[in-house]
Amino acid sequence: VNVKDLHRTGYHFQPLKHWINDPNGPMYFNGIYHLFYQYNPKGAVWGNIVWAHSVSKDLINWERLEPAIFPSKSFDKYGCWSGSATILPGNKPVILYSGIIDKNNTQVQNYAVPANLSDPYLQEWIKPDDNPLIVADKSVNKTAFRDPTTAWLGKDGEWRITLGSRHKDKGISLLYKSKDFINWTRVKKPLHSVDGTGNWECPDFFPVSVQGTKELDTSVIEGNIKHVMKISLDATRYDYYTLGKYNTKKDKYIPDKGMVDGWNGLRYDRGNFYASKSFFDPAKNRRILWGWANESDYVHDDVKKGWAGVQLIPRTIVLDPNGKQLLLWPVEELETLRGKKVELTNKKLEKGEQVEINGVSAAQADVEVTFSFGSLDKAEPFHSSWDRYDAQKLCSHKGSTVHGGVGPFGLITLATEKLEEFTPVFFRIFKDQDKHVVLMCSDASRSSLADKKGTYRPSFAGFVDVDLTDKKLSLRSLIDHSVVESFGANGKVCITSRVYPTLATYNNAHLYAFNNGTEAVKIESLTAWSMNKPQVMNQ
Ligand code: DQQ
Repeated sequence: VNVKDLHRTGYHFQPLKHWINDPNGPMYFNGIYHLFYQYNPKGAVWGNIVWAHSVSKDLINWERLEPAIFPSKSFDKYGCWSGSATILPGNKPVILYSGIIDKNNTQVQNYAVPANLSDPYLQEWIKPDDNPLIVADKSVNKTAFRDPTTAWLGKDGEWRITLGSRHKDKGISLLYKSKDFINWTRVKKPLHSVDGTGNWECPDFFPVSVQGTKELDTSVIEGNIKHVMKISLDATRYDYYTLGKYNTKKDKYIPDKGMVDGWNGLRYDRGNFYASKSFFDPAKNRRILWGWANESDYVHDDVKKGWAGVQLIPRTIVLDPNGKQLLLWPVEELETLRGKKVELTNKKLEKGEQVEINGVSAAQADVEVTFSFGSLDKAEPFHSSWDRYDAQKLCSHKGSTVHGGVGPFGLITLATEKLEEFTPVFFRIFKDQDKHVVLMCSDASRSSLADKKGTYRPSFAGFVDVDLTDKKLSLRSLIDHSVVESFGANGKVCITSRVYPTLATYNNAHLYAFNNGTEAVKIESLTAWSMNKPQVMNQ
């Protein structure tokens, strides 16, 4: 396999070549899912940004189209940056995006509409002459002024959008209102802001149902709901969210009591996942989240392989019944790619034991496993000096080979037989006075022999707020050559790692389950599938 293909994914979304970043304007229109994304048509590094466009009937098999929006006018001459789609009454899609108008990165908000609503793929988009719709007024930082959201309708009949900004070091989501979607005015007070968080990119603001799994259109602003406010923090390149209430009278978002806002906040994913965007899918009454995973290799290597970035598998978003966090899970359509399957049940793993999962293509697989353990008595103490917000640090010195009490146990993905290379995804349970603390890790630190000093191979990790009364923990990992996307405890903690094995590739990759804790654990059930490649037309 040549250098260009060695780490290309089998079932994640990628263009044929070149650089991609943020998912843009995802929407469902007349039976078709649209995905636009930031794309450099000229190379494998960020630049020359256009909105590339693909369409699908099932979010898995895609057809590539020509870029939908690209620099061509004074209001977007230097780039067409991120934005969102809104379906207006009468089933009329409209896109709002940020245009770059000069070499100083001055940002304005523009709109684009389909040239021909009867084209099922909406291939051609028009940028009317009354653009730009929104320019920064004097009190706003015009180079931190971007990424408009999907619009929602207020009770006064006016549309609202929010977009990312900052004032000095305070992160802000500015709020704009419009009666006709053309004339927009800024609402004086922002929808939300947090001191010390720096620039906010790609905000997302939407309702989730408090009961049931039926999710809601963005314009539902009242009822038995909570609101989600997501921000992408430029300084750390992670997506953070809080749950709260949208006060429609004051046009303000107020996080629930006890929510941590900012650096220590909840995350969609504890790993390589950024600039995400959700949309409401009326066909299946669900909210779907797209997120982008950058390479964590050197830029030099990206250039050599001629591509950079993947879109992660779209995930459904629902509120955890505990009301304190979201649950994310790969869309069910992914299961149509499941091929050959192997199963393992009631397999006990003593301390130091490892079992190979044979019979599936370990470099391109979907694995679901439930572990159980007899008792929590042997859980290691959680030291009071450890930072309850820094799971990653804890994982970096409590790795998969460091023996414990209950755990570490889990999967070893993209491994060579002698573990010269491996990416373990695992749990470790601690005891903190009368409570248990569950750590989940996806540790890339030993994933590649090609590691040069200073490469980014983090021990990504999160604490899982899970009830252990049934003494069980479940894990699902989507393994795809250079991506490992993992979902702990039914989507309470998700972690995406990008890894670049040199030996554990294609047929030389192995998959194991392991236990390195004194307490024996049992694999209650494990199912692994080889994953097929989706169909992508217009290759
Ligand atoms: N990427 C876009 C911006 C956005 C950033 C530019 C986030 O609109 O703020 O490619 O990754």
